[in-house]
Amino acid sequence: MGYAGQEKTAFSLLISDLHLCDSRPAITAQFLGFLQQQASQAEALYILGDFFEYWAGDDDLAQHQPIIQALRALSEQGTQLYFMHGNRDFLIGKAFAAAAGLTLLPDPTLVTLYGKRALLSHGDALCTDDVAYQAFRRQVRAPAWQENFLQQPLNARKAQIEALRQRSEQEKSGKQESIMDVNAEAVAALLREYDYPELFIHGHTHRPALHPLEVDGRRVDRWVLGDWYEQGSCLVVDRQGVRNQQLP
Ligand code: LP5
Ligand code: MN
Repeated sequence: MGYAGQEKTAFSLLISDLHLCDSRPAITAQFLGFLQQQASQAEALYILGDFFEYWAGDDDLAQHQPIIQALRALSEQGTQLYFMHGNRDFLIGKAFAAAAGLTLLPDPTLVTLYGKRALLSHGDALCTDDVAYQAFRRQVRAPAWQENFLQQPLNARKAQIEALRQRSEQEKSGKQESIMDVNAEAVAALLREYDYPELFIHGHTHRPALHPLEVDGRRVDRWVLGDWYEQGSCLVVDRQGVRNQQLP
């Protein structure tokens, strides 16, 4: 890969909800181009979950080699790579992180970006009105459940994920849009807990926007990342601030 010797500029990129999978090769191609162009100049790239359409376990690395190798090449030439789990790829583990040269971050994580405190999250944990989803989430995020699930053969896991995907799509079609958005009280409580960071950045809802909030009289900019279904996009953060960039 042609990344060697690339100068870094003082900016960081954040992306989420690419939903990479074999059935949408154009998105993978756009992502690989994004790594070579924008991301190779950045100091850091934060991937805030649902990078893959789904992840069945780190014993499925072979299928995703082009993506893993491209991440690793970028990491080796000096862009810091960070990864936070989404609701579709929370089974990504240490083997994937090592192979791709990235650091796993817990959800949420507070970082400092060019002098501003920024709280990063995937966002699904804040959709507290989606009671059925939160019950499901508690179940599958339990370490004991995951250990048990990962002991099953890969093809058996994939069959269960397929069944879950169908059930999820069916249930979503019966849920109101507002139920599948973040809950304002849950957002405020989280921002209070983290002492009102200047920035709160998350994905998951696929509703890219800037929401300037006031929580207990304190200003917090909530930035929602876009998905990559129709077009790739990212947030660029530098000393000037934050902006959304649509990819060509
Ligand atoms: O992802 P998105 O935005 O489309 O939908 C989410 C919620 N759905 C999910 C499911 C994933 O999309 C699908 C695959 C994930 C793979 C994970 C791998 C390991 C787990 C394997 C478990 C078998 O996260 C959706 C939310 C939506 O966000 C908006 O916030 O509404 O939640 C649901 O639709 C979940 C249902 O409400 C509850 C499902 C109960 C399922 C019970 C177990 C079924 C097991 C089937 C297999 C035998
Ligand atoms: Mn998600």
